[in-house]
Amino acid sequence: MRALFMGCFLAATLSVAPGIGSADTVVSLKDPVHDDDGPGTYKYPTDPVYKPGTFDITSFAVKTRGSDVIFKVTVRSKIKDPWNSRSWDGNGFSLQFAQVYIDTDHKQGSGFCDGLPGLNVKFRKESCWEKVVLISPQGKSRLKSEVKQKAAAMKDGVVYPRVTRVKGRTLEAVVRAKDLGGRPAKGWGWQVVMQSNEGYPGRNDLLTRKVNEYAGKHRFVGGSDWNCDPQVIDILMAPGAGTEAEKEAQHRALKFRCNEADPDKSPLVELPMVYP
Ligand SMILES: [Ca+2]
Ligand SMILES: [Ca+2]
Ligand SMILES: [Ca+2]
Repeated sequence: MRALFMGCFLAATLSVAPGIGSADTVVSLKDPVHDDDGPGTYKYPTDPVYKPGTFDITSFAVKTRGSDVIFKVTVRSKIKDPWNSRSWDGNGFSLQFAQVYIDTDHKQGSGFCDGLPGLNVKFRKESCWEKVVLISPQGKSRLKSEVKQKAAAMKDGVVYPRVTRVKGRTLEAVVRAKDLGGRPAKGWGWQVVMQSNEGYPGRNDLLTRKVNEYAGKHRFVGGSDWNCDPQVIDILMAPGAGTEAEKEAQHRALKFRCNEADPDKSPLVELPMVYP
């Protein structure tokens, strides 16, 4: 009886104690629905596994709990695992690949100004990034070997979550604050780039699915077969309130121009960040 009473007392004390167990929300942003079309022209691959809403970000949140930082990226439809990710050391989903870019100093030209290979994007000069968190169905060893092969120059900026999991329509990643260089602070900038996990990527694509000019079973359509189009399906736009205006702003931000005479010299789009 006494032990039971003590147990109840301890539980009650813990539930009100700050720190361990309680999560503080540091960022909470919304994204419009039905803007999972990049610059406004992209459509999903034709295979039926790519269900409507799979790549449509609806909200993004960052919380801190003890020495961890928890990232939550929510999409419009329930997250499925049609390719049985557990059989390839994966994280319980198959289709999404979210890259969370973080600008921790907001200084002109400070950090990495290119996106990871496969996205065909840069970042605006005031929003070059220090860290990117990979929220992928792929296990850590596959992610690391891809980064080593394709993005060695950026490896110090890449953060691998200690846990990646699915809850309904939300992808969750748990990262050690020290891997971000500290707990998220006021003034940090955020961008979530939604792509699709491609297990058999092109030579210069870091586990990303191509956006082509014509439809394919496993290719997005509405872009270019050259690498002048942002291979990006949905991003956040300021102020992160989820309005129709943000949808239009995204379409403008991702509008690309291909240099037909020399496609490799095409100017890449430059992504902004959101500074809540
Ligand atoms: Ca969206
Ligand atoms: Ca920076
Ligand atoms: Ca968006």
